[in-house]
Amino acid sequence: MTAIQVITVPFDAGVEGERMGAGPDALIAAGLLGRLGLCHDVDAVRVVPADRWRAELRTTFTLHHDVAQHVRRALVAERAPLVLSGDCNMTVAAVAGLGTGRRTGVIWIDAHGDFNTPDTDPDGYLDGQGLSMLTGRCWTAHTRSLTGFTPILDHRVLLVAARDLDDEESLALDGSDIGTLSAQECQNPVTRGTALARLIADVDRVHVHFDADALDPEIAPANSYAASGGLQPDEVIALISELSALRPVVSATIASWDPSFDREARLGRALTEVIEAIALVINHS
Ligand SMILES: [Mn+2]
Repeated sequence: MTAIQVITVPFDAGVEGERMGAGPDALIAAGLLGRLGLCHDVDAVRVVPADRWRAELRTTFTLHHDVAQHVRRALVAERAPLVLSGDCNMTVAAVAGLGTGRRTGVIWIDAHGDFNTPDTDPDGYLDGQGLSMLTGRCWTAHTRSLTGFTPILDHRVLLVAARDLDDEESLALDGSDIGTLSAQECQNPVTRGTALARLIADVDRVHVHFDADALDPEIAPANSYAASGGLQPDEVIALISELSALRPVVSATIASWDPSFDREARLGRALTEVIEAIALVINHS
């Protein structure tokens, strides 16, 4: 029986409980902890910054420090950290919490690249910059201050199912050493296997990043940024299970589900299936 530490971070761009910030609490309200509790020893903590003043950058960066600390505590308690977040960039905090003792790889499953920087993003949307931050391309004064964080090397990242990228973002991705696997390629065992082999070649352990909008919006849109195409839950589950046979999956972030786009909770149920599958392979060691 795996011991799991669920860490909920109910924020979207510094705002608590709105849009995708409503996702973590909605997953819990729909019974996620009970379902995980059938197979695992589950503990849960809900992270809110001590400072009541809210501002996108300040609040988000404060949450990074807090979440990294919760991840470290989970590992000391021999619990595998499972972060449920409104924002994708909370993966920066999860990876900081893992620390630098071993080589960490990240599989980033997302409809978007999250690969803008402040200098390529005309809309000023911090959460479109999470993968750039993770790989050391922006907000480095903040990430240097984040205990345990070191940028993830490009070749230790695999971006899966990304299909809605800005022009400059796309150019930056082409110029990087980040591996990519489209939703279509993910259905092909050969291309899937090649991409996973490249990801794990130089890593000891893997963090799974899953943005709900990686799923096909025909199930139901995950959020206001949903893009057509995408993965079915069983494809995600097969991918993660294959990955876990190659390297230990030590932690995960599940992000960006806005329940208001999903009135019948169809996407929420699909997401719960994915989370249950991740919990089954996750391993704190
Ligand atoms: Mn994302």
